[in-house]
Amino acid sequence: MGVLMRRVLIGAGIAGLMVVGAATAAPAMGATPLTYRVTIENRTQADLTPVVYAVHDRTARMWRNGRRASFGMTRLAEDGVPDIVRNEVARRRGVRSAGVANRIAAGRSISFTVRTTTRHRRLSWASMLVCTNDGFTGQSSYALPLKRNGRTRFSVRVNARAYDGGSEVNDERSSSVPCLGAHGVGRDERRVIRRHPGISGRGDLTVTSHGWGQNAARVTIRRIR
Ligand SMILES: [Ca+2]
Repeated sequence: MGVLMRRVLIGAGIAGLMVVGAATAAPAMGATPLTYRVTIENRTQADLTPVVYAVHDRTARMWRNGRRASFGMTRLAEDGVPDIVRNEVARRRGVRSAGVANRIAAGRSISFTVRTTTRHRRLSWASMLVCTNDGFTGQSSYALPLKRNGRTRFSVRVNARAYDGGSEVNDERSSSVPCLGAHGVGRDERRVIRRHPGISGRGDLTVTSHGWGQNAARVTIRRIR
């Protein structure tokens, strides 16, 4: 964990209500406005850092399983830093808007509203698992449904797994894991994003206290417009 992470944790800890912001473009001609309420429940035993999200078309990506993480994604996955990846993704072609929502305490939920159109109907988000080296949870290019059982007001529930950002070795040591008060930066690994193998207990973390089940988060997406 670097200095930035401590700032993020301290800021989130004091306020607990980081300002939620998203830059949004005007609707394109012929595109129908859509609004969704996204609720993310933290299913792990530790904090999830402020959630970075984007709505975009099918050509754009924030992160992708099997690919190298962008610089911003590595900073999010290692240290919970939200702004770099938010700014990165906001500039990408095919992205309608990108924003940052609150952190999520263990066992708790947060909600945020996403306004988009039928032209940009994919949702991506990511949030670091603080008791990991570079673990995060999220969804990549999830297709927001328009209808369910013929209804346009509905909600769907999906699970989000944990991923390894591929940039820091999972040594699970207190010197590199933020929830243990890390003050240093862990050893680099040069790998792609992949499913997180889970806590092994090889370092200072324990499976009992810091592990999680099959999913790190549960997401409820409700269409409200
Ligand atoms: Ca790793």
